[in-house]
Amino acid sequence: MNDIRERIIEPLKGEIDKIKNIQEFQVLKSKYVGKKGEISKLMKEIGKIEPEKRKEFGAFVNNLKKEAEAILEEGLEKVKQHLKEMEEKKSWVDITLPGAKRKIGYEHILKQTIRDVYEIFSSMGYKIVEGPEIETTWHNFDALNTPEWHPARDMQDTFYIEGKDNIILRTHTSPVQVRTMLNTEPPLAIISPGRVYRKDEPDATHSPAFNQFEGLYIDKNVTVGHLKATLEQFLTMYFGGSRKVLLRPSYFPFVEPGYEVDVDCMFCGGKGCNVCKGTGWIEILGAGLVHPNVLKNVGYDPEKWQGFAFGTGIERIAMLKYGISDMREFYRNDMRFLGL
Ligand code: FA5
Repeated sequence: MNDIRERIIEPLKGEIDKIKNIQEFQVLKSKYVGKKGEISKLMKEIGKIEPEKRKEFGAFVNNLKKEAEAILEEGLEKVKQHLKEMEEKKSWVDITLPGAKRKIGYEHILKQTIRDVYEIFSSMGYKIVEGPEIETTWHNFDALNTPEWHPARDMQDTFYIEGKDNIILRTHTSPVQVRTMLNTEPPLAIISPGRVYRKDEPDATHSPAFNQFEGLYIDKNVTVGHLKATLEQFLTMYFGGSRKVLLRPSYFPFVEPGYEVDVDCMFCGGKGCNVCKGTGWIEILGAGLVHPNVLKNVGYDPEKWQGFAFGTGIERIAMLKYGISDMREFYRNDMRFLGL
C-alpha cells in the first residue's frame, strides 16, 4: 500500500506547488479527489479486494483521501495568498515618486506692468482710481476742452453705442481726470489704469482695444518742473538705471502747455540705435499742465489750483521694457509668449 500512497501523494505534492490560480487548482483537485479522480478509482477497487483485507484497504483509501485533501487545502491557501500579494503589488503606490508636474501660469505682462505702475506711484503718494469704459462724450471730450467742432476729436476715432450720439467707448483714460475732480476736493494725486478703445486697424503698434494709464496731480503752485521730476522718477523706477526726460512741445486740448515726453533710449543709453531710430530718445508719454478750461469745467478755480496730467499706453511701456516688437502678442494667448 505504501507504493500506492507514493504513486498518488508524491506527484500531488509536486503539482500543487506549481499551480498559480484557482482554475489550475480545480483541475488538480478533480484529478485527485474528484469523481473520476485517482482516489475515486481506488475506492472502486475496495469491493474487489478479498474480504479479510477489505477493511484495512478501505481505511487506507480513506486516510489517503484525507491526506490528499489536506495537501490540496494547503495548496489552495498558498494560491490565494499569492493572488492577494499580486493584487496588492498592482495597486501599490510609491508615494515618494515625484507627482505629475502641472504647468504654473504666469501673471500676464500687461497685469504685471499695471502692478508695477501702481507700486511706483503708490510709493509717491498717488491714489488708484478707476473709471467706466462706457463713457459720455462730455466726460471723454467736452469737459476736456474738446468741443464737438474741435478737430482733435477726429484724432481719436471713436466707437459709438448704437442709437446714442453721446455714449461712447472711452478713447483714453483722461475722462477719469474729470470724474475724479468732480467728486474730490483738491489737492489730489491719482493714477488710473484701464482699457480704452479706438477705431484703429490692428498692427504691430496699434490695437482697437488697448490699455492706458492716466496720472493727475492738482495742488497750489504746480509747475512743469514738478511734472518733469515726477516723470523722471517714474521712468527711472520702471526702466531702471537713471533715466533722462525730454519734453517736446505738443498739443492736447486739455493741457497747456502740452508735451510729448521722450525718455533717453534704454537700449543704447542715448547714443542712437535702431530702436530709437538713431535719435537717442524714445517717445513715451503725453503730458502737460491741466488746461484752465478743464479746471473751470469741474468747478475748480484756476487762479487757486494748478496741476499736471500725463497719459501713456501700457502696452507701449511694456513693449519697451521687455523688448516686444509686436503688440498683438499680448492678446494671442500663445503659451510661449505668456511664459516669458
Ligand atoms: C492720449 O490719449 C492722451 N489722453 C494722453 C494725455 C494724457 C496727454 C494727459 C496729456 C495729458 P494719445 O492719443 O497720444 O494721447 O495716446 C497715448 C498713448 O496711447 C500713445 O502714446 C500710445 O502709446 C497709446 N496708443 C494710442 N493709440 C493706440 C492704439 N490704437 N493701440 C495701442 N496703443 C495706442
